[in-house]
Amino acid sequence: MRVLITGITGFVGSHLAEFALAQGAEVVGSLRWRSKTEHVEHLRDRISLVDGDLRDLLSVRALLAEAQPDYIVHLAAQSFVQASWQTPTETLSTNAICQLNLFEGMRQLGSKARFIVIGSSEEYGLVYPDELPVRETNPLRPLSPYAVSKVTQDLMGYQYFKSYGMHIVRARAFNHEGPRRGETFATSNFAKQVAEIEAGLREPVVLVGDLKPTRDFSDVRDIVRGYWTLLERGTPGEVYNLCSGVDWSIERVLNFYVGKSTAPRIEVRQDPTRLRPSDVPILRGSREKIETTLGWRPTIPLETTLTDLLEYWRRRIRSRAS
Ligand code: A2R
Repeated sequence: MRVLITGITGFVGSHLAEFALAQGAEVVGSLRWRSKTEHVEHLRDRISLVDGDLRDLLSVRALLAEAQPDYIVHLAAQSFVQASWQTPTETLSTNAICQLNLFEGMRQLGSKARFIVIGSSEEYGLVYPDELPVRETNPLRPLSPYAVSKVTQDLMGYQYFKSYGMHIVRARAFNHEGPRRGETFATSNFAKQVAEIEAGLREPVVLVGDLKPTRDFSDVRDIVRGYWTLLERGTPGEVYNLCSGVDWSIERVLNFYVGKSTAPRIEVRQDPTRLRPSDVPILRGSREKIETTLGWRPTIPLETTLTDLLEYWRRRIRSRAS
């Protein structure tokens, strides 16, 4: 069993690589010359890495020819919602074109690999209170360039399944967190700020954006297990939510960290640059479809996930200081 993980050097890619290796799979990952490899250094002698940019079809063809995958998990993306307002062209083109190149490369090379499209709860966008928890059948009302790019990937997956009979399963993952989460994301950013305050590296003030939105958080280790379940047993063409079914406000996440901190006092201050032009106020998903058909459900409580993320930042900051 050979699995190709695009974006292996990212947050989710490194966790998926660990999971796939534990399943006995051979792991091939794609990276760019400029990609930071710190998240996969500990796996370096157990995985193969292939250089290339997925926006370039020649790169993609070379990658597929070398990897000869049975499974493809396409994680590579411009993954940050906030940045997508500043770089809508880059977000849309990267996220759409990389996946298009993979599909076209697979067709040209006759690859029969199973493919997971990584969509997002952001695709649902504006959700009305009477639509909660959000099911896969909910209308998609995306509210950011990132969300539009994920709708594009999702529907492209459907189209290639219908047009060419490719084995494509679509996942809509709600927020997922854990060690190695990028520091631009609120959960990780708060944890980093708290760890820096504890280490005396910043004044005891945590800068925040809008604390009111709620999100349905899961642990990244549960989510990658969900992707694997979909590869093995998901129905091609179908779309599945991956979520906990429970929502936490961003404020509750912040309060959790403040409560966990060893710092004597922490002030919370709003930073206007962290506010988004339009934000999804509430997201809570239904996991009924994947749970009843495939038996997947999350197992790691968010308190454990956030504690592990805070510990991750404490360790990193200690190792930088020493
Ligand atoms: O930007 P880099 O070189 O560090 O690599 C990132 C990779 N990536 C690309 N790889 C090849 N060709 C490209 N044109 C390209 N653009 C980006 O995607 C990195 O390895 C990965 C993204 O990692 P993160 O930003 O940490 O995302 P995360 O949280 O792992 O999200 C994985 C998936 C994405 O589709 C998200 O939109 C979704 O889960 O939530």
